[in-house]
Amino acid sequence: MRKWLTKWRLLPLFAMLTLFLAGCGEPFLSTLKPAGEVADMQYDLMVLSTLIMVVVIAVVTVIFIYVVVKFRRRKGEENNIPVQVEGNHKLEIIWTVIPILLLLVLTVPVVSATFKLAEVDAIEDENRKAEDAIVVNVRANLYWWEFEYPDYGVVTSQDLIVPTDEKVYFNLIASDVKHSFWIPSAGGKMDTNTDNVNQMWLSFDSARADQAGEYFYGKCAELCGPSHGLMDFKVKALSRDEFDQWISDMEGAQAVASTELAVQGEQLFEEKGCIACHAVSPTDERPAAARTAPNLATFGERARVAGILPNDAENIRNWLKDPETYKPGNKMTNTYPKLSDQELDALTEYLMGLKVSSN
Ligand code: HEC
Ligand SMILES: [Cu+2]
Repeated sequence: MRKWLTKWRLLPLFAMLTLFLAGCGEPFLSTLKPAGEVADMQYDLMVLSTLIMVVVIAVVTVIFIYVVVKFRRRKGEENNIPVQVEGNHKLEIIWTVIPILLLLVLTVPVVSATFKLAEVDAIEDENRKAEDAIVVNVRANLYWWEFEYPDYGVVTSQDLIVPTDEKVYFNLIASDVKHSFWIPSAGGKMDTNTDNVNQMWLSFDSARADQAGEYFYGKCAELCGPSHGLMDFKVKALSRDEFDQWISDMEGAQAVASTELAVQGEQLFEEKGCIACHAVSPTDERPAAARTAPNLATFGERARVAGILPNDAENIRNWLKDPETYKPGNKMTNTYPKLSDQELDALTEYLMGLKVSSN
């Protein structure tokens, strides 16, 4: 009895842990709040397969309990052997056909969704720009994201800007190790590989984008290094008009330092070698391999520093002083000389002023 107790002592602990862990996760990172056509399709498949599984479990459990109760050994009937049904044709056929039917019910919608999700012909279409199909080249890097709009020669980082209520097509690659592109509420996920381009599409429903708040949240979903869990990005879904406006703002953007301190920061940005990695123009024409750090043209408009810290002067200073503390293993640590307080102020002022939006 004692031994039995010790063995099961951990059970309540695990039960508690299950409860506790079930509370983990952020509501805005949930696939259970779909916000677009792809997410809807994937959500429906999840519900369908869960339903089928629950029905199977329920039916099997009921039969099991019934059989255990009905055919249990009773006092005085120890030698009564019930009718044996082994090899019974009818039963064998029933429990072979039912699973086949269930699998068919699952297969048809899964296969049809798989083909729908793979419809990316628009990417190869030569007239895609004229037809207003938006293509984004996503490049995943340790531990930041780059989004290039090849039809407009525009590059941005960390914040993905998309139009609502239409298909947005993605070319996915990685520049160093394998990552995975995932916007839980919009759908996905798909690996970004170093040696081939994966393609997918998503759509963002305008009504539900408004409900979600300012941003959708995106994540890297493939363990890629010590800061993998911090490899976040944001998705801003704009109406088509606002999106077109944003593109034209980006096309004409020119970084201007407006205060004296910012001008100083701009100089430091060159002197300290930041410019060797970071572009500050959204029409960065360097080849991808030369773009070794996030494009900072829209940095002043981003919600976060390095994808994770709220974007304010204090956090920018902290990040520049010691990026390693915030993102272990990142590729900026120790690549530039130590900065004095005054230099940090100037650089922060300059960085906060990097904006392109006209509205
Ligand atoms: C060797 C290349 C390199 C140099 C030099 C460099 N950085 Fe970075 N920087 C990076 C990389 C890579 C990241 C992305 C880090 C991450 O998120 O993992 C980054 C991130 C940043 C970010 C956050 C960007 C964002 O979009 O949130 C800022 C701001 C920044 N760097 C400013 C600077 C400044 C200012 C300097 C010069 C003092 C500098 N960097 C020098 C590579 C570099
Ligand atoms: Cu990762």
